[in-house]
Amino acid sequence: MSKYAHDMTPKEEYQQNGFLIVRNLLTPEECTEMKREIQRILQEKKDYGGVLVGLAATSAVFQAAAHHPKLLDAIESVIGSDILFLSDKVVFKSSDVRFASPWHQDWHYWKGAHKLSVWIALDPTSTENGCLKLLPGSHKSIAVHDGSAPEGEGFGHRLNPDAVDENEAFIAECNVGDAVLFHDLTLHASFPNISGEDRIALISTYSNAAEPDFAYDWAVAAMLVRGKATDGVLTAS
Ligand SMILES: O=C(O)CCC(=O)C(=O)O
Repeated sequence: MSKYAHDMTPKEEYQQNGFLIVRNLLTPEECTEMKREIQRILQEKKDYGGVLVGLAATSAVFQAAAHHPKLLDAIESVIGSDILFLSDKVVFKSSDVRFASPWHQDWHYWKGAHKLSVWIALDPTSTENGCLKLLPGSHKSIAVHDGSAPEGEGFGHRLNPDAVDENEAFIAECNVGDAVLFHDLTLHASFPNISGEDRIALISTYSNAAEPDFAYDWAVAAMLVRGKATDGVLTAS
């Protein structure tokens, strides 16, 4: 049985579960515009392997998405009003690229101060087409990667599949525009896409600009999107 805690304030839910579901964060029209922009970008990239990183660095549509007021309001409700955008990516599963994402924590990619990612369904998602699943409360510790997990598409730092009790997972089926905000230590994974239809999700990562952190040189689109930055962290660009 999942330990998913709900019927609390957004901040309490995020603190208890390590994630927060926000329904209808974006409108279907906004999602359609982003999907159109992704198709344009994909025409120039043949071998993206299902994951496209760094859209806001070159696309005005995704720069605007990084500043979206409703998105920033949702983030503010859990980490406060000083917000730094770090990077974004699209995870695109189609009838050709069907991979399930393995159980992992994002912190192993970033280290440093804790980050929050906003996963937004640009297509409706279900267990048939690769929706997200998350382990409530798993953000309270760092999972040990034993090095014997099988390699596969999409994501490194993966856990062995039997390291997680799937019965405890919260299955995050979403409508278009729904969002899942999650802590960088929250264990999460996704189902394979066996539907034959596209499943596109936008995942943008933010942090609390008041907390000192590394300067990630590769995160070229990093920018302060709300509030102020403390000395020693990245400043607005
Ligand atoms: O969208 C997915 O299938 C998985 C995304 C994910 O695990 C991640 O962004 O860390």
